[in-house]
Amino acid sequence: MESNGRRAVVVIPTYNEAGNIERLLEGIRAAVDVEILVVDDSSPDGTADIVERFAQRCGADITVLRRPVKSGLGTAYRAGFAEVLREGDRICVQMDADLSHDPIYLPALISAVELGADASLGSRYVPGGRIENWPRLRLFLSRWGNRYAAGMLGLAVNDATSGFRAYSPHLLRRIDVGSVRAEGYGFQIEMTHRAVRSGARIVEVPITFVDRVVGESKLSHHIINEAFGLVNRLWFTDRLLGRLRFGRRR
Ligand SMILES: Nc1nc2c(ncn2[C@@H]2O[C@H](COP(=O)(O)OP(=O)(O)O)[C@@H](O)[C@H]2O)c(=O)[nH]1
Ligand SMILES: [Mg+2]
Repeated sequence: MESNGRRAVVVIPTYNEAGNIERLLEGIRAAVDVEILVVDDSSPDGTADIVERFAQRCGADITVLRRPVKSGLGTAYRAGFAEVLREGDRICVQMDADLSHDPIYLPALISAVELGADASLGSRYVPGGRIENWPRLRLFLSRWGNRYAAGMLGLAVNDATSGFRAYSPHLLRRIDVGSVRAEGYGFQIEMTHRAVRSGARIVEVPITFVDRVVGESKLSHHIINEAFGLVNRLWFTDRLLGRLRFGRRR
């Protein structure tokens, strides 16, 4: 991947998104002039090949980072961001490939960072934000999971698990994204936690989130447990660090 002066790179992790990826790439190209980096974990359905054929056909600035085995969302983002930052300072956008994240919001997310935010979150839980056709249980888990994480960790954002975001390169370097360990929703929460702790200015852009129609969600009990355990662990270390600092001051 070569830095070409474009203002932002959209990083998209994929695993078996053959039925969605072309429409997504078309949507992104129609919405904004960006470079695209797809991080694919050798999807058996040939997602990576579809992306490369699309890039050739359209002469688009799209790169595929192929990884040998399915290794999780968090590692995919870490690898993608590292690749982008190696080439210089550009805004890093993250979004899902399953058409839940509408590219029409990309200009607003990117502009927010260009105008001085350290991060912008595509948020379902601010006025103007919405979720379409999620089952009740999933709505409940997401809404209360967000409240729990924000309340426990003092995050002051409404959608800490959103996977549709833009980051300034300076923030990604400052929070040492390579050392984030969490995978699924935990990855988004840990990134938000580090950003807030580092004093980041975070903007929330209302989005309408649409549940995937094609393909399968990779959400599992394991991912939910991971996120829950992470929030509790971060809460504990926040308390511990707060105490140590307090102790030192006296
Ligand atoms: N590279 C890679 N991408 C993944 C992996 N797991 C999920 N994804 C992608 O991450 C995005 C979000 O996953 P999804 O299953 O839609 O999660 P959900 O939105 O929480 O149901 C999609 O673009 C997936 O294809 C993985 O292990 N590796
Ligand atoms: Mg999804």
